Amino acid sequence: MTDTLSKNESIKEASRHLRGTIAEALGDVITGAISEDDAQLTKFHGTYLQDDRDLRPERRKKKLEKAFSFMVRVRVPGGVVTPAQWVALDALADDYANGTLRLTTRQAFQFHGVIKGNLKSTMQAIDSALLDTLAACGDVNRNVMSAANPALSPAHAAAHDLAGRISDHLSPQTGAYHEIWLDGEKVAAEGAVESEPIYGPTYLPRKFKIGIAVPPVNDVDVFSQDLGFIAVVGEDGALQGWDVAVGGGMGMTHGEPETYPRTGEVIGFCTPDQAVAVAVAVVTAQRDFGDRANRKHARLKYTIDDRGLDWFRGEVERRLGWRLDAPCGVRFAKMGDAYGWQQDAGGDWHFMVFVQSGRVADRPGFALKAALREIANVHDGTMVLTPNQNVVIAAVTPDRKPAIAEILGRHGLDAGPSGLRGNAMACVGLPTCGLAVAESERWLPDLVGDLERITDEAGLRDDEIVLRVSGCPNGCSRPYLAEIGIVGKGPGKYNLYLGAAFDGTRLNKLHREDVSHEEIVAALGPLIGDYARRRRDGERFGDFCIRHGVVAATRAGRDFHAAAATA
Ligand code: SRM
Ligand code: SF4
Repeated sequence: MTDTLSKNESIKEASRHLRGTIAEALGDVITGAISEDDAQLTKFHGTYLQDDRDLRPERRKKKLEKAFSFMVRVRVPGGVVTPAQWVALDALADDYANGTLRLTTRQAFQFHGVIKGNLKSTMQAIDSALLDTLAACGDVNRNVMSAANPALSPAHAAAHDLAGRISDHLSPQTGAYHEIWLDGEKVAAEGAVESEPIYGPTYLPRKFKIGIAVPPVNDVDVFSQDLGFIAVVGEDGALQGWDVAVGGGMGMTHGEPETYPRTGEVIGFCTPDQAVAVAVAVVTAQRDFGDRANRKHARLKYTIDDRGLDWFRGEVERRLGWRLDAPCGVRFAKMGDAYGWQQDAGGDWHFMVFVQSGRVADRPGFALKAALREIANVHDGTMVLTPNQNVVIAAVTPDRKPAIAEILGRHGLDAGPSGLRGNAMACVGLPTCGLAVAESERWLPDLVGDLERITDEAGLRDDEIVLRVSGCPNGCSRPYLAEIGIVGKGPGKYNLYLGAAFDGTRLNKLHREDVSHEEIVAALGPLIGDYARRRRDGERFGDFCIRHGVVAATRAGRDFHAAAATA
């Protein structure tokens, strides 16, 4: 390991709190791109320079610059927007982006295909919708996730409230965002001192992620988060506090076993009014001890594995000035979302709409974008993005339910997906993601179609099996926590991982390397058939794979690359 700081550290340090030369670059009409350094900084403002990878060969042949455009990520703590905000973003997708909205695995919106000349107008329109993109990406705390739908119970409401408070508290304080995108006053005038009390001038060593879960549903994949809060609820339904989990993360690099996904570990319990202070203590401990030399080793999971969990708990408690209580050890029953109508204790209704891979688009024969816009135009509750790329039409009063149900039915949204499709996620991947090595979102429907034929034949159509595809090992669909995890290795080639727990507590393990679509289907066919015939009562597919020696159980992140099979 080297002690030399990574290049990103000097870019951040010299950026004058994230300004760099972004403002000047926006005015440069010679190119659709921006400089490499500015491209690192715009991430903190929630936007990425990308290019259409499908068009690369043709443009190279014609000696044209790449087809550059920007991805813009809208931060939505806990995923809750108003119908009016939905309608505004829906229009923006047509006005400035590629005509689609993308719901992400962290309850945010993404626009793709925004050209440089439209970037500022897009940011301003997002601001007009009372939303922003600040800290949606970059080496800061990202969009804070919380159990989908605050209306479901007091604990869900508390989770959403905490997500908002943490998000506000950990937002960068720089005036750069207002200055660059919203023509705000230049707060960093010559000689003026602007401070980032939590982050300091170089922000965090790497991205940082927080999620808040309400058992028994682990929809936020709380053990994949750098910091997770798990609701502890009393018999009266009131929130007593939070178990605190630290050190989760997914990203790794093929062929580099020193990188690995890791599940978070619970270090203690805090009361509701202590939670924001705990978040600050964990974030600042990582700020001060995270690796700033090697970005592949810079996430909290490595800080903890290098120094030990006891050391980390001690460091957090030292910053807090008090000790965390013993954890309550709450358990989860499942990950994922429950489709269809659900009624809360107060009598309001909520409908979970299945959105394949989070892509809200109008396709021939299926006008999902138009349908959701039509609903948003008449709905007076909220719309809640879920951590599984779906959306809840939330807080529908009983008198308005028939009208919403009519729209859902007319657009074919009332029938739920199969147990496999409804638990399948794919990351964005090609053609926009610069890091993709294989197809993901565009490939998922074909793969699931073939696997559904197998589950149907085995009588498992309604059985929930968690399947996740990522186009590279960064793991944006959280594939290492899927019972069937599929991760891009190269064009048309994937690694197949099996054996994760259905409640999101255990990582999977490599089963087959470098396999094609056909080989994946051929490998899973007999296994799914066996599962249907030989599973124990209530046994989950991931657990079955372990009991049958298909793969060994992964007990901890460091064990992820250890021997694949038990047999
Ligand atoms: Fe991600 C990078 C998309 C959730 C781990 N992720 C990227 C980039 C920005 C590619 C890039 O750096 O050039 C992708 C943009 C693709 C595109 O064209 O839109 C991208 N990540 C996504 C989204 C949109 C996937 C999706 O299908 O929904 C998710 C946006 C979340 C959000 O709203 O904030 C998304 N990314 C995740 C998750 C899941 C999560 O956070 O719950 C992970 C795994 C959890 C984790 O962070 O450990 C994840 N993304 C990564 C990594 C690997 C990080 C690491 O520690 O190694 C990268 C690459 C990097 O940071 O170097 C990455
Ligand atoms: Fe891109 Fe890889 Fe993330 Fe998929 S997993 S969106 S291919 S970085």
